[in-house]
Amino acid sequence: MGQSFLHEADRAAEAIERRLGISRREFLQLCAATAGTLGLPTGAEAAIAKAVEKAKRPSVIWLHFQECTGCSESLLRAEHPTLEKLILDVISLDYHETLMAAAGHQAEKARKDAMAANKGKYILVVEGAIPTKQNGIYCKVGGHTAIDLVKECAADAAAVIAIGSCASWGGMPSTIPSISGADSSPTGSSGVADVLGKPVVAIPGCPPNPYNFLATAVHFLTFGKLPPTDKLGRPLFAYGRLVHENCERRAHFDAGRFAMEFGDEGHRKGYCLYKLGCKGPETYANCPTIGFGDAGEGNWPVGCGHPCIGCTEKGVGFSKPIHSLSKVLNVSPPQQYARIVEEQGRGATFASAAAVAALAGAAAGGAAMIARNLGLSHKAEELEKAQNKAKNTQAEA
Ligand code: FSX
Ligand code: SF4
Ligand code: F3S
Repeated sequence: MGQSFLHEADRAAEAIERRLGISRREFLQLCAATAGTLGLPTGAEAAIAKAVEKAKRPSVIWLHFQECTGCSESLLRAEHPTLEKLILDVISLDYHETLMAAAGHQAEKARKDAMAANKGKYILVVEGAIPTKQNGIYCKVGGHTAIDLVKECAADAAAVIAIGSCASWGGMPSTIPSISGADSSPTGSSGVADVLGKPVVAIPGCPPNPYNFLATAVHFLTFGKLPPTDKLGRPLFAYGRLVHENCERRAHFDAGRFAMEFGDEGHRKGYCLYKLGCKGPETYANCPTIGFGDAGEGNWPVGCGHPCIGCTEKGVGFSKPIHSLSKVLNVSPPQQYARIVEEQGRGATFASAAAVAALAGAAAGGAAMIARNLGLSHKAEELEKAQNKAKNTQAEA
């Protein structure tokens, strides 16, 4: 069975090679990566390859409202050209204001035609928040408010996907200004689910990760339905775990090693960014595991040295000050600590900090351990300063 699956995958890949102009190896790698992103078992890549080759591409109507077009940009400006090719091959993008050549009445006609031809079968993708104050007059396309457009297009859609944080829950446009008495954004920017009054699949992130959209579209193509979600409509394969759970700096957090300011020694060594305001401990997203832009390792906010601002999380991203301390939602320490490569001569200090932390963790529980560790980096910094001073004195002598 495994062999026949492989054979089918090979045939699908040959067809794709002709259609997309990418090598079969690249295509199969992408199918395997997508299956992996979705958390599907071995063999699923063959089903995905077959679906991409054979299934009728679902028609997609893509609406834009209050946003920066970063969601579309993140899909189309992938460092590696195969991703956008695959996305555009998996779906039939029948209406997308930024990308289509048509304008004015022609564009309106294209939308109406695509909706009529694919009634009940198309996917509606919404990018951007929807202004709700004063009957939505702050955003109009072709003379219709965003509220009316989203309701009209959602009525006959097989599925609705809110892409980006703006469409998911209001995102950046929903930021409440810091003027006294303000209790909402000036235009009342809202998410799609709130406006439609029913749940939709949400792929938040500002911008969202293109792989999460691709994997969601591929799931629909392969299985005929959207993937399972959490209560906020976010696919579990992508938003089932906190950033903090898979962060490459997590061992530093558990051992109490923190960057205290940008550019300090801890920051240069890749220590945990919690004390610089990292919101990874209260933000659900798969950024550390899949990265962005095909540009190699470490290509996500924390990997580049900036704290996560919680862009996928309502009430965190664009709501909490960037450098305020995060809530730690999951305090369980891992069973085993990742090995940390230390400079010679520092091992005793940091290893003992980790050992103390591990023992304290076992004895007092994860929460207590983490609370205790949050103070350790100060001591580590002091010790490092003393060591450096001693080294300099020796060198001068
Ligand atoms: Fe921009 Fe999209 Fe942010 Fe919003 O992404 S990247 S402001 S989530 O709607 O265009
Ligand atoms: Fe990573 Fe941020 Fe958690 Fe530190 S606080 S381990 S940098 S996610
Ligand atoms: Fe956003 Fe944080 Fe990921 S800022 S991109 S959720 S690491």
